[in-house]
Amino acid sequence: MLLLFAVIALILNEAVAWSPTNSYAPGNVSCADDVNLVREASGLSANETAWLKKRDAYTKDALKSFLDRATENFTNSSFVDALWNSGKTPKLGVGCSGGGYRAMLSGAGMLSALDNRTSGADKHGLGGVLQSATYLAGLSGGNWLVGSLAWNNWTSVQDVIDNRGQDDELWDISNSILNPGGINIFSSASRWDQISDAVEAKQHAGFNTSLTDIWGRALSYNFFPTLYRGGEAYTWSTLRDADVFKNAEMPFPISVADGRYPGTEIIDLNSTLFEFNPFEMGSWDPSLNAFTDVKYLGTNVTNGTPVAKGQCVAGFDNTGFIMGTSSTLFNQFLLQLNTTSLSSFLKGIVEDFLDDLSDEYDDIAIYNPNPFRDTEFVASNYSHSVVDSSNLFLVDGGEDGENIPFVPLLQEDRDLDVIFALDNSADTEDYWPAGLSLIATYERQFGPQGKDFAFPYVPDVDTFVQHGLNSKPTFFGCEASNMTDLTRTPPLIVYMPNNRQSYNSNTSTFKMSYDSAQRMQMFQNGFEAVTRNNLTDDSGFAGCVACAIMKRKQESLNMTLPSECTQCFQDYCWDGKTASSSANVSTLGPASGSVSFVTDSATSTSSSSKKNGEPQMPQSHSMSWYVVFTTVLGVALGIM
Ligand SMILES: *[C@@H]1O[C@H](CO)[C@@H](O)[C@H](O)[C@H]1NC(C)=O
Ligand SMILES: *[C@@H]1O[C@H](CO)[C@@H](O)[C@H](O)[C@H]1NC(C)=O
Ligand SMILES: *[C@@H]1O[C@H](CO)[C@@H](O)[C@H](O)[C@H]1NC(C)=O
Ligand SMILES: *[C@@H]1O[C@H](CO)[C@@H](O)[C@H](O)[C@H]1NC(C)=O
Ligand SMILES: *[C@@H]1O[C@H](CO)[C@@H](O)[C@H](O)[C@H]1NC(C)=O
Ligand SMILES: *[C@@H]1O[C@H](CO)[C@@H](O)[C@H](O)[C@H]1NC(C)=O
Ligand SMILES: *[C@@H]1O[C@H](CO)[C@@H](O)[C@H](O)[C@H]1NC(C)=O
Ligand SMILES: *[C@@H]1O[C@H](CO)[C@@H](O)[C@H](O)[C@H]1NC(C)=O
Ligand SMILES: *[C@@H]1O[C@H](CO)[C@@H](O)[C@H](O)[C@H]1NC(C)=O
Ligand SMILES: *[C@@H]1O[C@H](CO)[C@@H](O)[C@H](O)[C@H]1NC(C)=O
Ligand SMILES: *[C@@H]1O[C@H](CO)[C@@H](O)[C@H](O)[C@H]1NC(C)=O
Ligand SMILES: CC(=O)N[C@H]1CO[C@H](CO)[C@@H](O)[C@@H]1O
Repeated sequence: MLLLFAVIALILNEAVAWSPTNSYAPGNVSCADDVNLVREASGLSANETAWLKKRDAYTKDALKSFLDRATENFTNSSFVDALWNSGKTPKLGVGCSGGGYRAMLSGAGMLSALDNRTSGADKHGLGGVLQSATYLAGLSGGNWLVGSLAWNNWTSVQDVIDNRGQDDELWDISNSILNPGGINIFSSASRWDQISDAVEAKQHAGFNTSLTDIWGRALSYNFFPTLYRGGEAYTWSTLRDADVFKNAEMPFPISVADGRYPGTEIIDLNSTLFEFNPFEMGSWDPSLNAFTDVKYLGTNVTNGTPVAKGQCVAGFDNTGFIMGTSSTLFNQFLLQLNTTSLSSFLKGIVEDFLDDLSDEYDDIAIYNPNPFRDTEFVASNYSHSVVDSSNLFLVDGGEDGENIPFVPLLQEDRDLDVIFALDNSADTEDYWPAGLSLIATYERQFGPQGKDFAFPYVPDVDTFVQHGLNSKPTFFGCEASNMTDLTRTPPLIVYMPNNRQSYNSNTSTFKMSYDSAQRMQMFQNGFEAVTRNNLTDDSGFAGCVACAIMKRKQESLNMTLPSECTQCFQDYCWDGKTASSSANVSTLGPASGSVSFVTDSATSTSSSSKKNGEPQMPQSHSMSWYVVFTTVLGVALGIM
């Protein structure tokens, strides 16, 4: 054993130094004696504001070239110049929905249609929209997409396509995570051994761990294939040091997760919604109303002040852990180990580990110590349960029904004119989106957590389906003058639903492996789904997108839009009408209690009953698991 640990220690020393321990374990670092890590959510952070100055300069040029190109055939093309002369540049955000690998792959195709680095995107797509975007938010599977592009030095889907078949290929999910080595069980065993070591190291350092740690580690091998052990020492805040982010050559990435109140297992629109950005994590919601420096998560604080003066913790914000946090719905996937083709000895070991956890904790990520303990920014009349707790429990960002990460993009200070909503949700029983996430966010604005944002009117799910609002791009909130009842004028929503073009992209949320050909077909269909089939169904679609982008500024400046835009809004805006008859569309909740995972070899169902009750902290996993694990694997691999 000692020898094994010595070997591991040696390896760890050679790892790239992002976490102070060079490993998955957080470590102590010094910080200023008077540091306060928490602030009230009263506006954007100074760092975000400073970053935006650089980004605005970049998007201004990128958007000008997109709009010029998209409106080149308009009879009067001087509108764009007139708008630019006014000095008011429209601001764009893009949101990528959850939905497992379906959302990641189809979303990647969609995003590639907006990305001028994709071949063909300028000619028969919307290339340049992504370069014009200020914010790029992702949730669950959508965050796998955003996170893996952003934290790989803003790589592109085109790069992924071009690098297919290489050893360190991004998103190689031909084998399921449970069985990463495919038929090579030793390769799988070695992977799981590394994951075990990493999680053990975090626990040794005094931090509670959960299935999310294992899940995040396992995912990371697909997302950071060029990094040592899938980036076990790679942190979220490292992005601040990446040139492409520092120079604002990429949009500002945001990940979303939901808070779960201590003492309850309910996740609904009243739950506190958290965002992670490269500088901070926290919530705009009145039930928290605070942000903390994401780099020093793991520090024991009261009201933002470290308990041990001058001593902070860093390395807790592991990139894979945060990506796992946004997607904890899939933690349950780990419980499927029994039904796959894994070798029986590995199965047995993992089951031992899982036996220690109660069902209710399948889906949590533990942030302990709670970075917001005893903070004083909760709005009056709101529960203090989040800040009173010693633990912060976060779960999958889609569990409150808002499967598109709108809320961070709707904040008034972010000042967006238009949001591109890439929806790969499985709202219908056959895994197509049908607007449920829009309806949820629409409703949230009228609830206790909705004070800070406005969202356009949207119809019921029957209308979405019967009027085909979910089968081609649809614009919501076209007329600011029709929304004066809301808190303020919301951004215009360009809703881009997953729909069939060249491939049946309505794959199961719980399909956990895709071969190379399937990945390419998902990419291609995603591209076609958001471009009216490469502009063949409507050669004027890029111009219509330009009209949508310029609409809010046109309204506020009382300018006259080009005449082509009138036809565009007739074609693409929801007209405010609802379906007369009910179709009784059957829908799936985003976090339905019963999930079916589709693996290489088998389909299995696991039901998790989520009940109310006083939660117990999950038991610290007994060390015997690790001892057995490393011993057996050590022998198997001939290390010992
Ligand atoms: C970090 O600091 C805490 C509290 O000061 C201490 O208990 C812990 O042992 C330290 N960890 C390491 C790895 O030095
Ligand atoms: C994409 O757009 C950016 C911003 O306008 C520009 O700097 C870059 O050269 C473009 N890239 C390609 C491949 O067109
Ligand atoms: C403008 O018209 C030309 C000639 O018909 C066509 O090739 C080009 O694609 C059109 N541009 C847009 C943005 O529709
Ligand atoms: C063209 O558009 C500009 C800006 O919107 C406007 O000032 C001008 O009058 C328009 N020209 C014609 C001929 O309509
Ligand atoms: C649409 O464009 C994409 C990207 O250029 C391409 O991969 C795809 O084959 C095109 N689809 C059709 C039907 O031409
Ligand atoms: C990003 O680029 C830098 C500089 O080229 C490199 O050191 C780093 O490893 C890259 N990060 C990732 C995740 O590829
Ligand atoms: C949210 O809270 C409000 C008021 O506290 C309550 O009326 C409403 O039923 C709650 N919503 C849900 C979905 O529980
Ligand atoms: C795992 O599989 C074995 C044999 O197929 C079965 O007896 C056992 O109950 C299963 N365990 C779980 C947790 O499903
Ligand atoms: C954090 O510090 C408090 C003392 O303020 C202590 O009671 C608590 O146990 C510490 N928590 C952790 C996780 O170390
Ligand atoms: C907006 O413009 C229209 C005509 O272009 C004009 O009738 C109207 O008074 C203007 N409204 C404001 C508020 O300037
Ligand atoms: C805006 O309101 C007008 C009149 O109230 C209505 O005719 C129109 O359909 C509405 N437009 C949209 C896009 O909802
Ligand atoms: C949260 C965060 O990134 N804070 C940083 C903002 O920028 C100042 C100075 O540039 C740093 O000191 C903060 O740590």
